[in-house]
Amino acid sequence: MSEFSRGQEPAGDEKDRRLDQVRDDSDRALTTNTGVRVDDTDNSLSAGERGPTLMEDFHFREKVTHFDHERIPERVVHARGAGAYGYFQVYESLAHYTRADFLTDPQLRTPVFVRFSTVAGSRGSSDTVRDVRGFATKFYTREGNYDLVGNNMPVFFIQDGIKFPDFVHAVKPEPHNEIPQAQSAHDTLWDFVGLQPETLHMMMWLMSDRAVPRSYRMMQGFGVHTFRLVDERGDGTFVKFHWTPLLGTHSLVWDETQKIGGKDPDFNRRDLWEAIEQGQYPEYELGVQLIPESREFDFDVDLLDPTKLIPEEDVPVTPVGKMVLDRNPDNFFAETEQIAFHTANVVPGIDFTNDPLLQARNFSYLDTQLIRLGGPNFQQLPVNRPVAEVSNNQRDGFNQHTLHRGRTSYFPNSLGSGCPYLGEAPYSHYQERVDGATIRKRSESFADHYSQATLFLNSLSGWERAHLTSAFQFELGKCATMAVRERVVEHLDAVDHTLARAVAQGIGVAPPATEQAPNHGRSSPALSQANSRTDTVYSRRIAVLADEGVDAAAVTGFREAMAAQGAAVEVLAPDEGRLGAADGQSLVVDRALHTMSSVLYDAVVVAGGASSAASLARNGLALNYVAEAFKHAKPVAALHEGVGVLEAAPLPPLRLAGDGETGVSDQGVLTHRGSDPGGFHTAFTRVLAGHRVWDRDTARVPA
Ligand code: HDD
Repeated sequence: MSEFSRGQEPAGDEKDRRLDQVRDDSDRALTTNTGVRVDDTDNSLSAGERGPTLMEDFHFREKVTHFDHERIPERVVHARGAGAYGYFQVYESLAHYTRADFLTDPQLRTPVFVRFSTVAGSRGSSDTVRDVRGFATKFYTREGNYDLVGNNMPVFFIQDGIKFPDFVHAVKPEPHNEIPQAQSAHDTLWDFVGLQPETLHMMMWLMSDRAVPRSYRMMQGFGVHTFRLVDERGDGTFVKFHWTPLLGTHSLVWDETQKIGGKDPDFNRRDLWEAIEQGQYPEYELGVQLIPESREFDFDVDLLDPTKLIPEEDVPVTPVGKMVLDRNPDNFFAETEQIAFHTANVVPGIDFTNDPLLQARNFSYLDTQLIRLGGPNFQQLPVNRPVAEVSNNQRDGFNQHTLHRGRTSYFPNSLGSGCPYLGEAPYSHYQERVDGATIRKRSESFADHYSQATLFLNSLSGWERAHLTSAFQFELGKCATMAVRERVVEHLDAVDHTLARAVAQGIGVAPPATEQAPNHGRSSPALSQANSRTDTVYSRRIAVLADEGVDAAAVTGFREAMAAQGAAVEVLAPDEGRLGAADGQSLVVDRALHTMSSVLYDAVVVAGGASSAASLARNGLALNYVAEAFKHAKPVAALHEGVGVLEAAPLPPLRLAGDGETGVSDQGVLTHRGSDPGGFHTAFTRVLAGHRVWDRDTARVPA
């Protein structure tokens, strides 16, 4: 795994240069859309001061008409998202497998735009809901745009795209009352799940911590389908694409996500934006699972079935390149909203397979852009324009921006010198032999819906399994129809008897008495987030609680030690301004306690200083920061007198380090009452890099 590209300048690539031609800073006098200067935009033209508005007020009419037409249809799924530009660079040439230019030249930085999204919620919904996250990448390659439109989970809910409208109707808010927004916890989704067991594997992922990522910067991405790489000779290799974040794959906890939904609905969007603004660029390694065509039938699942994965233990993931997101868009609507992804946007060297879900997608994405972006010329929108030259005989349509010159718009022609002509190195479709009678039938090789759901469950650590079990209980517990709950429990029993019983117990369903089928016992450690990277605190956010009389020197030392590793400390106090410090100095308050919340930080630390600590120990808000951070398994620490605040908070009994000592308690709570701040900084860094302290007695802490 490569290191972070710290502190470098954004790439300023070919895509950026082209966008520069359409950027507008609006630093001139106000005009109408026709360029006529305007001297009053506050009062409409009327017949007398108190008279009616006049039709001839073209400025008024234009302004209001434009406003009336400002909205376009939101995406039918993945409506809420956030995006950024960056670049991708391959480590070594993959010419052995593909002729794609951007995958064969290690010197080349290919510009990209990535849009992350939730699936079910509308554009204005909250970021931290339980949902799949979209991870869509547009590579502006020299040979045309390539779109890798993936998710943060490696499998999908259904096997055939003809079921997509059914699935989406089931998961979206219910049609009679448009409730609930951006939630999977309702009857129609689980009704569908109970009747369509091919959803089960993905439902396990959806009930896991993967569905509540800490950050877009800390989640994996997957192309899901098996695609095909094609080399110069036209030979194919099956491929599955993986994005792995350099920061590790980390999640929030359920209670936390619900609270963030109210405190900061833009939590993930803001996190992405701020990280890029601060130069802490999100980075992901691209990995591939390569499967020779000769091995197509060597697996116990069908490579064409998108509800299945190929365990990394069977086919390793080879890291092949890195993507860095280093530039925020200038305008959300123009870029993040108008970007149009399409699975059929491929370049020479990349091709499809017969995965029936992928085949359907290859129809759906172009179709949806036509209604969403109002016609066939959406590829001319600045964010969608390839850096490769575009030249064809497609003409006219709404919002045509190009001035095609000459008299010919047909092929072949002689009057236009035969242009555009058929050039060299074109896209050539992989020559797959297809031989079969027309039929509406699912292949038998797609029939097993349970084994990989069990594989996923078996691969989880204890805490992940506990989270998954309570997620099932929460979601099914929100379903009003008992038969819906029962049907799902029956299917879960085919996944794992213990899981089915545990879920049933929590939701008032009779636990299944006898085991339907024994658990096969196989697992794939790579599927567990417990095995993700936990050796960096880069870009983490730490709240330090303080009040008048704070030990400012210790806070400054702590801040500097964390900053040296790329983590940010913010001082929170009852009021903004400056705090008088114990040593006569002062400390700037970054945020008032009441404008923030522990759920917006990765860790909470109580500063030292006798009067500061005494005051915070009487402050319900401060005590809540401590208790909530503990409840959410976050690193919690206190310096010197600050330990008193931990003692006043509603925490279970802790064996804290004694007077004059520095250490980590049995439940991962750090106290520093010694004389070696360096030792404390090291211990704190280790705990923070671990993301959360799962081995904690949180049950009795109020939520
Ligand atoms: Fe899809 C959007 C990912 C199956 C039809 N999809 C969309 C986006 C992502 C995915 C990330 C948002 C792109 C953006 O940011 O603009 N979709 C997936 C994955 C799938 C999948 C990983 C399965 C492996 N999708 C899928 C199917 C269909 C669609 C089977 C239809 C048959 N998806 C669409 C769409 C959307 C879309 C309706 C809505 C907005 C858009 O395309 O541009 O066409």
